[in-house]
Amino acid sequence: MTDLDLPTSDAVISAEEAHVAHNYHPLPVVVAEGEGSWVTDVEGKRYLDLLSAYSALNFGHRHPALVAAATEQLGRLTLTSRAFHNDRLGAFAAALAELSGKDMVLPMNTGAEAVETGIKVARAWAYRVKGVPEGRAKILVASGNFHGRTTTIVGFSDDPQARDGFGPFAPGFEIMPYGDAAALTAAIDDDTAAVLIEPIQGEAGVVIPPDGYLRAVREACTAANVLFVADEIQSGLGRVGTTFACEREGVVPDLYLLGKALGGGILPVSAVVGDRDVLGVIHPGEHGSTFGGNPLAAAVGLAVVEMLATGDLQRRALALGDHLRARLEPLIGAGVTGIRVAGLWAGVDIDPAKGAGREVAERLLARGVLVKDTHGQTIRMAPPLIIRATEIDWAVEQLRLALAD
Ligand code: IF1
Repeated sequence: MTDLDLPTSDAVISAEEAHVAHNYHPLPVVVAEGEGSWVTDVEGKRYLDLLSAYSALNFGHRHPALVAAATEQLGRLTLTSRAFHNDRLGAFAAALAELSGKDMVLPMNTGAEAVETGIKVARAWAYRVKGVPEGRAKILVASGNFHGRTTTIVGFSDDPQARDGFGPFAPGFEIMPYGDAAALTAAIDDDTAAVLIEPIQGEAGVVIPPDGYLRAVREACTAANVLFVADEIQSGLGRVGTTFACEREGVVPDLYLLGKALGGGILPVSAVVGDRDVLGVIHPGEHGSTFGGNPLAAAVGLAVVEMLATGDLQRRALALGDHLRARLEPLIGAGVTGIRVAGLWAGVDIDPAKGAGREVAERLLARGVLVKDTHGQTIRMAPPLIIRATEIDWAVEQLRLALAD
């Protein structure tokens, strides 16, 4: 094809619309290349990526150390299934357990699979360790939760858009108000197996619970012999300026659910991480996955853990998060009605007088910044943790201008 034949965004979009199910409403941009915090569309226009694939790109696009780990493993072995051992999984699991301060890792692929695995582990633990009568295990979840898209998971969502039309749903889940420790304590009973929450809620719009809530969850679970299961699939692995968001309150859950950035933005890698006295309840043949723990995923996952082991990236995210907050604060009252910032993760509520979140996202797109709106008036900012302070300054200036448009 000559340059004149190169596909334009419109041509690519119409081909996609003809053959791809319409389960998303993407912004009108066709990304063709990515490097660091920037992507380039099919027409050569560059954009600063402030979504990071919903925090799966914490290390930016094609981080050299991660691409090197993947490339090296691609030249050796990619998949065996767990019917056999492979020479990468043990090292990955040991390093991830060390990073998490836990004993064991159950490797899966997507975040939803880690959540489903966490639910099965919590139920099995309730029956085999706690002594809850078979079939009676209950799991407490939070209002405003988002844990994935399987029918079990959407069954305990309180977002009609996520659940309507997909029933019937699995029983054994109870929704409690997020951030309300008294409601949590009141909801726990002898059949409660676990509390499953996001330490900071992502899809809800970066909703940070009141200080002390996570400590109260930890104390209530310990007192009642209930597992505290933290979904750190989006909030974990450096996003909020610590390895895990639970660390912000000095809290250690019984199970970490991890995903997204664990795969370095290269391939799906997820895991349930806990101690032997919990994860040990799963016996051979009781749970599994064709790709879970594959050598390519383990090689990339190990490189990700090694990048987080020093804590440098977490400290950088904390400092740059303060910078981001300082840059966003002056917009409050000037088109922004509120901001919530935790590390390099921000929910920015747009004044309806300036338009809906989607409209502002489209104006930012025209200015070379990629963000995603959520729940109408909020836009989410989750840059790669390798972003520069000057790029943050430029991005917030584009937001100020987009709001003035
Ligand atoms: C979509 C956002 C939504 C998650 C938490 C588990 C999962 C996710 C805390 C499941 C996934 C993704 C899914 C994607 C959009 C995005 C998302 F919050 F990140 F913005 F939807 F709420 N726990 N979140 O955030 O992980 O199975 O996707 O690997 O479904 O539209 P997954």
